[in-house]
Amino acid sequence: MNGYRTDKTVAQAVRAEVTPKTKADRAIGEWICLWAGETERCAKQHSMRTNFILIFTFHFLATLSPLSTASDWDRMKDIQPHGYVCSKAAGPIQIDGDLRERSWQAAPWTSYFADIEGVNKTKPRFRTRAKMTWDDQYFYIAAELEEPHVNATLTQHDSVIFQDNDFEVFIDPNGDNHEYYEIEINALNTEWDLFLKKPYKDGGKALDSWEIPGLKTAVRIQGTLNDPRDIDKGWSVEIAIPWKVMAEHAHRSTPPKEGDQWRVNFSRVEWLYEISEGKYRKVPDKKEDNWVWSPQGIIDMHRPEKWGYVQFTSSAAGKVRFKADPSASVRDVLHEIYHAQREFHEKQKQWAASLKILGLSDFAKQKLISPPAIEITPEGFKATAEIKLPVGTTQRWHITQDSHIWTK
Ligand SMILES: [Ca+2]
Ligand SMILES: [Ca+2]
Ligand SMILES: [Ca+2]
Ligand SMILES: [Ca+2]
Repeated sequence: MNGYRTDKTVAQAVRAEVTPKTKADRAIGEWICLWAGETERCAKQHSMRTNFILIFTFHFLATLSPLSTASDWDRMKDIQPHGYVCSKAAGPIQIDGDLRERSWQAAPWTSYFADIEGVNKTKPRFRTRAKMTWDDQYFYIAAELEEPHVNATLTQHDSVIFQDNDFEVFIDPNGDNHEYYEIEINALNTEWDLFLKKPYKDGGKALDSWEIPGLKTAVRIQGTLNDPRDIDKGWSVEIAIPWKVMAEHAHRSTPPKEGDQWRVNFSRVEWLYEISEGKYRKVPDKKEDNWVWSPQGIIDMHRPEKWGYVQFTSSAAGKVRFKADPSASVRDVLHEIYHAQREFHEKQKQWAASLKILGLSDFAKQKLISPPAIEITPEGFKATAEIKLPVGTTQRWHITQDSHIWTK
């Protein structure tokens, strides 16, 4: 995928706003994508949202910028990201799709995946769970996907894999919402590895040409592939990602140090299929399901702030407890300001210079040292908040208009 958009704003608008609900919508959507110089990316409809028909006018196309509103945050804010303690491997791991080696036996499963919007949504039709471990060379991920009809079609590396049923990995090593990695894989073991400098909603582009040299992946099918005559048990995935490659944009030590936490999430895209003339065919006009390890609150994986926390340890599995992120509440405050700013900017075409203008004031329960401050910058804004950590030290956090969040 080299065809980056000729009209950045339009393509971002399409990407951020459109959920084609019908075949006709999808056809129009594809046309816009082609017109905007962006083809495959627009297929990434599981990172898109809101109503297509209402917003499809040329006026809209000419003026729209990506939305990321306070109502998104309303649905995201109460979601508590899951935590997982990732212990060092107990022995060698062979990437063959078979998860019976000692290291995998020792590693705990994650909870079963839930709907991307949260546990209150419909329970996934099929179960999915994952495991993680690591050694000096690799970060290992395994997954088990219950699936009565294992099927896959894409064989070309860096295809838009979620057009098939897939398993997806998202990794933001330093949790700053920017510079993160994504891997998608189907039951044919075809991989799509990509890098995003920032989320799509903030103007980020997928860098498909980014590669993970030395990436090892394997799948194992418990049943038959692309043969609908039987009922399959499912498929498993085994992945080894070299730390050497993770190091490129990690801004953290690789392999991680004892206790380091990285933001990670897993997603499974599942389409509805029907059987026609002995072959699987996607049921027309049906949206895919997105089942995830740590729910996002909204249908968009590209919100790293809601990914799970993976805490690395050299200790054996079960020896170390997960430590909740002491800065979670200050990060939430800043994300709330970010969303309120985006909504304000959408309406007023300028950034608010104070919390009062944004209608935000009540941050008392987050135990901040003082009310958050907003500074208008040439690029947009920077909001700052300071929190006292349980150990007694203070930590100052910042977020900017593109959702970049960091502490010094
Ligand atoms: Ca294995
Ligand atoms: Ca990052
Ligand atoms: Ca790639
Ligand atoms: Ca089968």
